[in-house]
Amino acid sequence: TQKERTFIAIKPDGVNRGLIADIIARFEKKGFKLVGLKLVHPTEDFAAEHYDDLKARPFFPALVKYFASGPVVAMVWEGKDVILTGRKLIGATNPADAAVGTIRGDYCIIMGRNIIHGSDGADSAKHEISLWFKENEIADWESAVHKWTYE
Ligand code: YYY
Ligand code: MG
Repeated sequence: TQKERTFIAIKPDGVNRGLIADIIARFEKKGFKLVGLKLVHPTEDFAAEHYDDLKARPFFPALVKYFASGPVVAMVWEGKDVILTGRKLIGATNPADAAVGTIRGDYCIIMGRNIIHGSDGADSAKHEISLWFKENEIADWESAVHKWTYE
């Protein structure tokens, strides 16, 4: 379906390093459609909720502090296979393993400052979108160039 949605967040390091426009441009130029966008400074409690599935991992406390250390650009992107393709645009979790040409491969060095989050599957996408966005904060709009992106 061309209506698949994923949750993407530019983490505080990406925001501080001035990478917002470049990251958004990559998703835009690919052809995906932005349907939700806001700048939020998450509390540590909210960060812990976002990363709840990782709470048993040793890096969890540092991850939560980092994620709550400044504003985050929270987004919902829509398009065919956007969850999986979004992960490909982002690149591997460890920037050292991320291919050149991916966001993490091009702009960061270590796992603890890997600048961007993307949902990893249909269930997490649905869960994360509803955690971060109210229904009326998502715009269900038809792009004027839709027919030039899809056949
Ligand atoms: O989905 P993704 O962000 O690529 O990785 P996750 O396995 O969901 O981990 C979330 C987040 O945690 C990751 O982006 C960096 C951090 N992290 C870490 O600091 N050390 C690890 N060994 C694994 C993950
Ligand atoms: Mg993940």
